[in-house]
Amino acid sequence: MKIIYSDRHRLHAGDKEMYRGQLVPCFEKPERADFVYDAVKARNFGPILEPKEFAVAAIERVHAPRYIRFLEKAWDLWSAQGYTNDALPAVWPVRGHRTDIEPDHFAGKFGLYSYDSGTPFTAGTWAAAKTGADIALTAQQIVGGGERAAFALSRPPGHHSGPDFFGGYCFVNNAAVAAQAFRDNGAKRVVVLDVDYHHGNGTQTIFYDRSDVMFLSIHGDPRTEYPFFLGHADETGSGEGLGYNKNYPLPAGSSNALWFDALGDAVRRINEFKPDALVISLGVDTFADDPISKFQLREPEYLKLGAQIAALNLPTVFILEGGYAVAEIGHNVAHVLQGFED
Ligand code: Q9C
Ligand code: ZN
Repeated sequence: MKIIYSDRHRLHAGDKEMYRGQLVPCFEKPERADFVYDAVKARNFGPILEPKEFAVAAIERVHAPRYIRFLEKAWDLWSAQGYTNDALPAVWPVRGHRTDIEPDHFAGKFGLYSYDSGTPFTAGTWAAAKTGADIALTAQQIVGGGERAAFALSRPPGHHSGPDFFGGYCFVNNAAVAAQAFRDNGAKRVVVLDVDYHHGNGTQTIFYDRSDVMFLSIHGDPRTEYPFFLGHADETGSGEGLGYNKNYPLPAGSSNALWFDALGDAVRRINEFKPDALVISLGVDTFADDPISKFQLREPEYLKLGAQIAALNLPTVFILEGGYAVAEIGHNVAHVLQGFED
């Protein structure tokens, strides 16, 4: 399969994130993509191609224009105040607060469009995130054009970014952008299957009231795991979308048997839905040695995951999400792709 990659991910290199009351080095760092690049290159899955450039309108199919306008100018607004360090949000609206009025002050705008203090915004964040979306769109175009699969090797990740918010190291929802592009290019039904350790709260929110894009997510139970406020089993969609959202919250520390029970059920539902295309939010923070997550997957499980995705027999776009055991992330991703191709 073709792999889409750009060096421009390096433009987003956060310095510190807020974690347990302290500023610590970012878990989501450029080396992650380097290890994935090295692993997929070594295994010769296929050519590694540069993304094409797409109009920002493709991103605005799933994100609010005022949110994208903010991302485009955020660094200029921040640095105009004299700062050269990364920006981290520190104030947010809660229930009952106004979110229809965008504050004039940067701190207010920044809080309006975010929801955690672990996601720094840097001078190159927008440029990297835009290229990430271009990578997802290029992968979609290749698969929409008839190839069986493609891998969008991008960072920062995307699945925590919703219609008008960033967080969880994510700014633009690459999986949602790709799924919407499938729809806009003729696919009737699309599935996004999210296997990252964390619930894909951004993707769920984007498609929650729609029946044309089904979202399924296997993740650590939000009662104890980030993002805490979404991802429960009773979130099944709303309106037209009722029945087209499926969450599998599993206790931290869950066995691989339990994880594959969830995947088995997801596979059954996907087959019933009869989609025309599949987008995989491929986080490998399900890895047993991941520093911020608590599942137990390893090489045999990643091979098996890839094989079970392949058995769906659908045009498939893989999109890189989380995974923070940096030295192992490349092998873990490569094993999923290997399992898919074998
Ligand atoms: N500061 C993804 O895997 N913070 N995002 C957890 C470390 C949020 C993970 C604690 C984790 C978000 C794409
Ligand atoms: Zn994650």
